[in-house]
Amino acid sequence: MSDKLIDVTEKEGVVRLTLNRPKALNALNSDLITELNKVLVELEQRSDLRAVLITGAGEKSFVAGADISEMRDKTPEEARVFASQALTTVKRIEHLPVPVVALVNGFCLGGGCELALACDWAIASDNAIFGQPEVGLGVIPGFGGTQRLPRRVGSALALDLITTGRKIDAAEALRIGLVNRVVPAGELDAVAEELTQQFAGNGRQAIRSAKQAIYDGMDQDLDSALALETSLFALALPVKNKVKAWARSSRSASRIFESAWYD
Ligand code: DAK
Repeated sequence: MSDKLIDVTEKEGVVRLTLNRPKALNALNSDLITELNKVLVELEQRSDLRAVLITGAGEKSFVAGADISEMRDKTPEEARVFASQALTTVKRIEHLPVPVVALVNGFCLGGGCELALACDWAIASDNAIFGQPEVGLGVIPGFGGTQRLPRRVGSALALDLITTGRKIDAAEALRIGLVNRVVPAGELDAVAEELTQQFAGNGRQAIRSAKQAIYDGMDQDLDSALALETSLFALALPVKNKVKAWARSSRSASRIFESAWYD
């Protein structure tokens, strides 16, 4: 592992970002957020990406929240600037045109849970612990948690977790839909590999459009959201017609479809 705050590795278009402050359980400080933002801006420029994986260094923690030692001395104005920077950064994750998967390898608290919520997928190790403990510190979630958590698990459960600050284990996180899968600790990488292979077999533009339809549509009334889906669906049709019918459902068809899209 490098000594950078974010260790970036890549294999066949799948970029893995490891948040690297293991001694502080990968708590998010300003430097780490600035670095994450920078890496995401670079990834936004790339058309050859297939997926992004985000995880924490070490075996104990994904991210144990915002860095409390840095937070406690902030003035309200400094807190506002910090939260806006963090929000801009996590929004970049949602807007990446490829699936972003949080590999939650342990504590996933506060800002860490909010980071995982901004990812399209979350796979947790069976020893992962989730929570939004901010109210215990006299603050509220400030990196999108009050908005993304109810959208993910419903407002009743979001209110439960945010107003009590209670921690939940991976099994409960799976049951309430906070994560997509729970796997034995040590198997996260193998499952991520399987998942990214599945993404790779599908049309890149189709994934991008599906992501856009889902996220943009959720914030609109149903009719507008359905119109958005129709537009994104229709955009694909002239391209689809170039694909021979026999190949439509195959892996190679996805590739033809995709290259045609970029013609
Ligand atoms: N920030 C900074 N350092 C942290 C940290 C955090 N969130 N979480 C853990 N660490 C550090 C510990 O201080 C310790 O450092 P050393 O003492 O070794 O130097 C090291 O990581 C290992 O932690 P522990 O020794 O405590 O490990 P344990 O296994 O015993 O306990 C734990 C693990 C995750 C249960 C415990 O570390 C813990 O409760 N951590 C805090 C979790 C938490 O409450 N996170 C914050 C969530 S709220 C704001 C104010 C607050 C916020 C935002 C803005 N403003 C005023 C602007 C808060 C936002 C949040 O994210």
